[in-house]
Order: sequence, then C-alpha cells, then structure tokens
Amino acid sequence: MNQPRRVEHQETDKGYVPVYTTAVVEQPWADYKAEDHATWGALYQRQRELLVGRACDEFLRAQDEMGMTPHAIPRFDQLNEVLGAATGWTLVGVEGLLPELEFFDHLANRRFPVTWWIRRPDQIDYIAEPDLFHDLFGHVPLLMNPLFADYMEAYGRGGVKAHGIGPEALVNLTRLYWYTVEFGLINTPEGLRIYGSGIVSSKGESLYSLESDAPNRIGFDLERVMRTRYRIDTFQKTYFVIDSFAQLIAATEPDFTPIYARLAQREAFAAGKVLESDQVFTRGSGEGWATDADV
Ligand code: HBI
Ligand code: FE
Repeated sequence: MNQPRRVEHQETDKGYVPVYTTAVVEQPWADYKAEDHATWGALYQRQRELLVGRACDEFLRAQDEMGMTPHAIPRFDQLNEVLGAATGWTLVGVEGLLPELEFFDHLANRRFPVTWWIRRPDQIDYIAEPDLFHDLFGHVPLLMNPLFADYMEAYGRGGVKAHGIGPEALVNLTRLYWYTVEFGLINTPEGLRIYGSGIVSSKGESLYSLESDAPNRIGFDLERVMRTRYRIDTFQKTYFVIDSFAQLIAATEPDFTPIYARLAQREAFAAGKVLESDQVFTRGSGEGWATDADV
C-alpha cells in the first residue's frame, strides 16, 4: 500500500484544525527520517528524567516492560505482541484525531489509535494536536495495566452509547476522559503522582500539575468531573485525584443513562471552581489563569 504522507494541517490561532479522518494506516516505520527518531529520543529522554518521582510506578514500569527506549521510534507490531499478551489491546495507526464515534468504537474493541507521524523538531516543546509521541509515550503504556485496560474498554463502550443518547451526554463523557485519561493524578503513600497522558507527554505540565500553587487538586467524584468544563489550550485549572485504578473501574460500572438525565438538569462548573462538597487536596491560588470565560 502506498505510504501515508502527513496531511499538513492549516495552523490557526487555536493551533490546528483537526483532520477528522477515520482511516487506519500501517506505521511507515521504514519512512521515518533520522530527524524523526531523534525527536522521539530527545522527548523520551527528557520526559523519563522528569517523570521519576512524578509519574506513578505503574506507568514507568509498563513503559519499560514494553521495551520502549529513546534509541528509535518503537514499532507498533512489536509493541502489539507485548500488549496483546498482557491485556489484549492492539495499536492501530491513524492520521490524527478521529471522529468521536470511530474513536469510541476502537476503544470498545481494545484498539488504541496511535498517530503515525511525530512532530517536527521546532515543535518539540509544544504541539496542539496529538502526535505519535503524545499517543505512544503518553497513552499506550498504561494499557498494559489490566485495570486501566478494562477502564479504557468500558470508556469506549460508554462512548458508543453516549453517542446514541446525544451531544450533551457526549460532552459529559468527554470531560471524564479529559480529567482522567488525559490529565488525571493518583494518590499514593509517597504523595500525588501523574497517570494522565496529556501530562506525562508534556514537560511543562509534568512539573506544573504537581508543583505549581496555581491549580486546584480535588478528589475524583464521577458526576463532579462530568460537570466540570475545561480548555484545551492551557494547563489545567483543576486536577482530579483518584485513589486507585480500581476506583475508576468502580465509577464506570453503573449505567450512565440516569446520570446523563440528572446532569442535563444542572449547570456545568467553571474549570477553576471549588465546591463546598469537594475533597480538596490543594486549593489553587489561580495565579496566571486566563481570565476569559471557560469553555
Ligand atoms: N482521536 N485519534 C484520536 N485520539 C484521541 O485521543 C481522540 C480522538 N478523537 C476524539 C477524542 N480523543 C476525544 O474527544 C475523547 O474525549 C473522546
Ligand atoms: Fe490524548
């Protein structure tokens, strides 16, 4: 098959206009340039140094178990052997962001879509859209963890159902993904640790999420999270903290239909709001927060 070429996304003030393609593509491993492998290696090295003592042990251990190294971009087919044996998950190559239903359907079938291209060297510190580094370094390792692997499948199944219920249900469910899979923290006897992919794949947010005084850090509560708005172009104003991956599984056990009905009657919360009922680990100073309205 002819090798996919990266679709150049038009840059906008929001960073990018997502290319919502649904095609599954082979990883063009032989086509990666030395520059691509060097970008992977630089990002891998830097994040692994940063994440010792910051990422949860399950993440770091899983990444090593998968045989990921800074020496070259990992091969999806090799990772799929290890991942398949561990939890039955498979990586599939994609062009970029998928329409939500396609994305949910992959997760519901234990397929994780991984962007096949990696950012350019000049984007090493920030890229708005998920590239190979965000997906492969950030999302894939925890799929080795049986509990998290179950959560991701349950999330996909829930997403397919939410898509059938309507757009408001989807918004609520997308917030759950955002504040757990992408930007979640976990409490451990040694203190708060990172498990969210959006954090572990970002140098700035790996530091900010644990060490800045600006954000709130609040105990995870399913409906509280599903009512909390977020922005995609700044660090989080609030991080939600789980006690364990088992807690995530337990939270997604019930049928969400009555929850969506309840939430439809209630207003959403601004991203930086702290509620009386919140289990507050740290109340943020709000320093440096964008003042314009939250989404
Ligand atoms: N597509 N490839 C890809 N990766 C994602 O993480 C992703 C997506 N499409 C939609 C999406 N995430 C979010 O809307 C989730 O909250 C569903
Ligand atoms: Fe992501």
